Amino acid sequence: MNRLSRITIAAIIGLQAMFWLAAFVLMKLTPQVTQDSQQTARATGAGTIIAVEMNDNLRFAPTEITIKAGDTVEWRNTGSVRHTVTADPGRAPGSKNIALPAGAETFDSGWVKGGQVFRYTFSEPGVYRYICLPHEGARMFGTVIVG
Ligand SMILES: [Cu+2]
Repeated sequence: MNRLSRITIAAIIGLQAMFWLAAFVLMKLTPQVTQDSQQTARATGAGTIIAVEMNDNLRFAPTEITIKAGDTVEWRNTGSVRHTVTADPGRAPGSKNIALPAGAETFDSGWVKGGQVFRYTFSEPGVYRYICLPHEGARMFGTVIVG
């Protein structure tokens, strides 16, 4: 093999490596919802259920609610656009709209389609700030304060 063909092969391998690296980085930067919401019948214990609507205006309503430890929030998709309820910084690295109290577990609904609900029972007091993964850019985020 002469020197020119070695350089050519090295260049091709280098370009391929750069392509795959770029593809990988792009994939990591794009938030992806990989599963549907699994919840329809979660045990809710003795607490109250508080409803938050998710609508086609890309809003959680009410945006902020205050509940007691042990209460369950039920997010209801009243529109036809799919949403998520995401309080997991790992799902949206760099998001400034996700926050959890120290020691609280992260949670993520997956897709909640029109007519579906997602329930989560809060046991750890503190302030939870969460987003809708695909609509954070449209300012679809909310807050649950557990007193
Ligand atoms: Cu949304």
